[in-house]
Amino acid sequence: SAASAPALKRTNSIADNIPDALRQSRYHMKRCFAKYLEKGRRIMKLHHLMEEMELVIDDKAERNQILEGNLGYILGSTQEAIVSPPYVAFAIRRNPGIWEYAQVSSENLSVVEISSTDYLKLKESVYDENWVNDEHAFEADFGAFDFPTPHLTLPSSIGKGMSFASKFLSSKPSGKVEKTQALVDYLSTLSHGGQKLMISDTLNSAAKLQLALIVADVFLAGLPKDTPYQNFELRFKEWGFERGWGDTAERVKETMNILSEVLQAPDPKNLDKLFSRIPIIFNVVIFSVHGYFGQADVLGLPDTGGQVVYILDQVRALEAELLLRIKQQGLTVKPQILVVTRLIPDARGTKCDQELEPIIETKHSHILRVPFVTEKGVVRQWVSRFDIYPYLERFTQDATTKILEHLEGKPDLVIGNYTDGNLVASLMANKLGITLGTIAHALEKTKYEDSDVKWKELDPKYHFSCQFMADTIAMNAADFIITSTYQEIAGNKDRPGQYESHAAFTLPGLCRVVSGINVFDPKFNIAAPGADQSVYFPYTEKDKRLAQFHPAIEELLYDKVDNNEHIGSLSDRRKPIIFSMARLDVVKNLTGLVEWYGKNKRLRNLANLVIVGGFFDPSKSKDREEMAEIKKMHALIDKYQLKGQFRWIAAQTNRHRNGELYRCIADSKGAFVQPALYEAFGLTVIEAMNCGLPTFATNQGGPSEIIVDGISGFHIDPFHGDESSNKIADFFETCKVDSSHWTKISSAGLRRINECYTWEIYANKLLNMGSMYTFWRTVNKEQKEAKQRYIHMFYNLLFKNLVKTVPLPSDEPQKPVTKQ
Ligand code: UDP
Ligand code: LCN
Repeated sequence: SAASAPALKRTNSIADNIPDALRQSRYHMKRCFAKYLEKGRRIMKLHHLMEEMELVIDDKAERNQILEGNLGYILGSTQEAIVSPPYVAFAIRRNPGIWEYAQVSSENLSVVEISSTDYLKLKESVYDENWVNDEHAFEADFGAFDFPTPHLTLPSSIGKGMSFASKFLSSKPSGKVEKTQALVDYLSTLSHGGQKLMISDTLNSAAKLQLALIVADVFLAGLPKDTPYQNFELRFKEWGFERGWGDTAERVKETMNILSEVLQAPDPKNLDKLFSRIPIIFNVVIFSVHGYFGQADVLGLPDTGGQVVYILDQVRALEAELLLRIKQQGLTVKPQILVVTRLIPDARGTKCDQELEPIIETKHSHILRVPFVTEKGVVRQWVSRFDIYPYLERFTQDATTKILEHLEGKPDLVIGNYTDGNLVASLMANKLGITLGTIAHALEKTKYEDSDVKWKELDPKYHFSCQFMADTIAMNAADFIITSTYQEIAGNKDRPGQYESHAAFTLPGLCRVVSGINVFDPKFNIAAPGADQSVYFPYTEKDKRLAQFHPAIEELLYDKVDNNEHIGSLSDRRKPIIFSMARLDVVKNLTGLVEWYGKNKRLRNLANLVIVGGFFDPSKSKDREEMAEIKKMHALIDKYQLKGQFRWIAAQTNRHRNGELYRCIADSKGAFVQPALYEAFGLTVIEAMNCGLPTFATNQGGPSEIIVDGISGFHIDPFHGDESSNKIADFFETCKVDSSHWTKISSAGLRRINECYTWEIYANKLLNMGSMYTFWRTVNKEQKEAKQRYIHMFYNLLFKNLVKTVPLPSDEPQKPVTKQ
């Protein structure tokens, strides 16, 4: 196999190895390169390279021999190649986050290593010759500001930023004294509502603080453990201590000991513990701008899906964790979390036209809605996330005013979501000088092939120029980045991650991003979301099952008439159900699943298919993609004669009923299928698994990490429909002869969830990040400021001009929209 290729020096750069590889089969290689060059300039993906090689070397044995050598190894790590006669340049990625570029001459097979900049230029030349020849073409280099900051080195440590930061902060060589003083300075900034916390100004040096801690420790040793802080508060004040150390003598003593140890000889464990106790976060603002952000009747509406679910669950988990920490630190502060979104006057029967709404199952958290305003006044209708850029700057200003009013002061932490929310969050955080965390539920760039070089073609529809620049701005402005999976940052062995694809990319004619983001930056952290376990619980928990929904679910699945909630019918009720639920986006690929099913006779005999998504009348959709998908779905039903085996149910908005629906599918001994062409995380996957439903999910993106293939569920390849539908059919066939197979997968899925995907784990990590990175940004203050200046310029000189290309909605009265 390639792994045992003899002559390969894997530690060397790939350019060193290519000559050997080519020499091994010089004759074939020359023909191969000639073939690649035949069509002139172009971008070739790995599968193109392979396909054309097969044409040239048609003898299979010979081909295999070549592929088993060094060349196979090199091709195995090639992502793409640019043909630019007489050269072919390869982008090679042997490990996540690590890229090399090599240019091979087709004439004599000589090889040179080239820089990412030169590679990007070759790529651009396929699209825009003039731009490449412009010596002064604009290059953006965000990495230029990164050199003073330490970076991770191993691909396997990507995403573990917190633990790297605490290791770095407790490492001695780079100036212990300086860092200790930085910590004291950080502690002395702590306050809430004008009241100082932990230390007063008198303890302004490490020496003074250390001494005071010794005195306090002796004193605390003489107190019963459960003595409330109030009992010794006055004495502590005399020594320079303020509230925030703990609620009892015991907790105060622990916190003080942790700090003493950190001041004497910092170690990562104690530093982490310290940061988890420092009362620095009370008020949090979370931006989620696009879509319909509400607590009822919104899911499944255009652009409105998992992000809303994620944020509401996140708020509940965060508030609970904040309340616990505040209490344990002996404080009585009310934490406030504000989710800030846009107010939509044409709310389609939802509450998206209300300014303020308390968040259900929280004590102090709210949704705050602020309208989009243009010169013509308030924008009344929903705006696609792709067209949202013209409103964001004004929105940031208006939202900031409202937020400061509502919170009666600045928040301690700002979190953005998705491109629009992240941009707004970065503008506000920069203005107010607050720690910024960003989340990209999906970076759009990786969803569409070559979307960067093809930006001119795609811009009228998607405005990717705005989106990619906004994403780059926000990820550089962020103090920390919260991701759901490793693959989101750095992909896997074979495929680059979403952030990784922003490391070097180019928008020919506009901007060559020679260094966009570095995935080895310690700002990256993985904190996977969970699913609300009071809603999505196992089908086996009989007493908790929501029997009140059973008649409605029965109707939803089996009622014979077509209406505006369901069409199609299931004639054989004994068959298990294959189930899927998603927004009706192209990328979600529900139509793909229907087509696979339609084509696979064996599967059709084994199981029924039920999908939830969108609605049935394309003329009622305002979303371009949704409209096309609706039409396609109808066409597939006809083409494959699916009546009797397939049920299409319109988007469902009641999550309690949806939970019960997943469980009813489990009762049928069915399975959940998530067939997306690409899925950033995939909440439905963990919802289904929480309900004990065996799950097949796309191998493109997050789900491939959530599920361990063949154990806690299955991976399917959305680009190989037959293979995928056969894998599903095999499963049902096995279950037919051995029903324990179904139960085995179901239980293993549940186990996987409880070990890795819960909201408690998430909230804990997130608050630790908030506190740690607030410190980290003070330690790296100069570098941060320089970078912020650069971002500011980038925003003003480039981004704002791009925004002007996005049209505002026309003045025509909007089509009335009936709610489905
Ligand atoms: N959902 C829903 N009704 C629908 C479609 C989806 O309630 O008709 C919910 C689904 O249960 C999940 C979320 O919307 O909680 C979708 O999240 P996911 O991460 O799967 O995809 P996204 O829509 O965010 O891309
Ligand atoms: C958006 C997506 O596209 C999904 O993949 C995620 O699961 C969801 O947001 C929540 O993070």
